[in-house]
Amino acid sequence: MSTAGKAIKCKAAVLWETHKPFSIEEIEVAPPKAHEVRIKMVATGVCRSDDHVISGNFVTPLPAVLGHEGAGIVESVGEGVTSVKPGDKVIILCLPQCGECNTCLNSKNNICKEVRLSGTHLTSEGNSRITCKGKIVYQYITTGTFSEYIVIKEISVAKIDEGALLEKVCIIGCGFATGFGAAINSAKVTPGSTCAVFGLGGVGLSVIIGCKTAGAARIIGVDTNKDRFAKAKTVGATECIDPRDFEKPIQKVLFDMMNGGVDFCFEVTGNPETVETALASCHKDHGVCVIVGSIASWVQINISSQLFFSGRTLKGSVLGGWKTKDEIPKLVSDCMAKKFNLDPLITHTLTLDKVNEAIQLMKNGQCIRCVLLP
Ligand code: COD
Ligand code: ZN
Ligand code: ZN
Repeated sequence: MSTAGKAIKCKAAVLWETHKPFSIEEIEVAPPKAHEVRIKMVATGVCRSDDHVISGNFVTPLPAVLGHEGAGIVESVGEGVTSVKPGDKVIILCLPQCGECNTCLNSKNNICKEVRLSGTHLTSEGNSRITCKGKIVYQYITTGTFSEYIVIKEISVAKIDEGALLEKVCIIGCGFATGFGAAINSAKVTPGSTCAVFGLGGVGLSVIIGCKTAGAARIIGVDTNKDRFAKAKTVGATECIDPRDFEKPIQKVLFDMMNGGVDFCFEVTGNPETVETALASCHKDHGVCVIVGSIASWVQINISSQLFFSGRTLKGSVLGGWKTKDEIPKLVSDCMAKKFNLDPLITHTLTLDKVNEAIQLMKNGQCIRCVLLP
């Protein structure tokens, strides 16, 4: 029996309060309104940003369904939807692309005016299409993929190749695109260059894959957790170092190793202190440092003014600079064409009801990317 036009009762992981575990709840997902799409979620990665909400580092209205790195199948569409239809395989875009704002009309930009990175509001009334026990449950950054079904705007979803393995390509929706694009689009890593990547989690490893794809000659992984070194080398790091193994500061080590610093450096630990270290590791004349990790909004970053008495560049990057609706499906096709391999990044696959276990694995540094199956 078709579910189109009717509310769907299903399960989702709901966060009622910060510092508390998720509870698996029965929720009701309303039918999509005009320019909205209802999706049966098939797979969703767990990202550090989800944990930042639990710990209170990212402030967002609760209760909410978290999760923003997902893939699924279109169940039904609202009036006026033209880019997807029921049955299509799709990827969720945590950064929408409306196609009409100043950003979308500029070929170089990607932070569309519809982005709600610090909010949850899906609709103009400021709520979501999900309720639980009669109460509105918000959808984190307008997505909320830790659910069996969700409704999102058409600008936040893109059709992907029908042969794509959703339990694999879902991580392209945030973590992979963020890291890979930081190297390709934000830093614009050049062939034969030298790169250093601070932080070898799923996003840092994706940066390494980007540096390798761009033809970097040396890629140095930097992490205080040596357990991450083997995987970093598998995906393309030419060497890995632990700052604690040196007497001199790591920026001095890299500066000396690379004759004046690395060409490209990436901060992917999420620590405010590492930003200055990464910038100082860059070549004094032309080095480019990209901040990939997001840091709580109230944190100030201290950087010595001396570091800018040089030709260095420090820049930000959001979701790897991709124009999501146009370019994320191409990344999915590139993955299927084996231009890069996501397998080393996905260390755990669990059912959605194990979401708290997945968060714990991430907090303990025991997983790279954990994929949940709703
Ligand atoms: N020096 C060296 N390594 C360090 C240091 C340090 N001072 N501190 C931590 N590390 C290492 C840890 O040992 C760990 O191996 C690594 O850094 C971090 O890895 P994970 O497993 O925590 O993480 P990732 O790669 O999944 O996420 C890290 C980010 C910093 C990218 C993440 O916290 C983040 O900020 N994500 C949001 C980025 C974004 O813009 N996303 C788009 C929307 S969500
Ligand atoms: Zn994310
Ligand atoms: Zn836009």
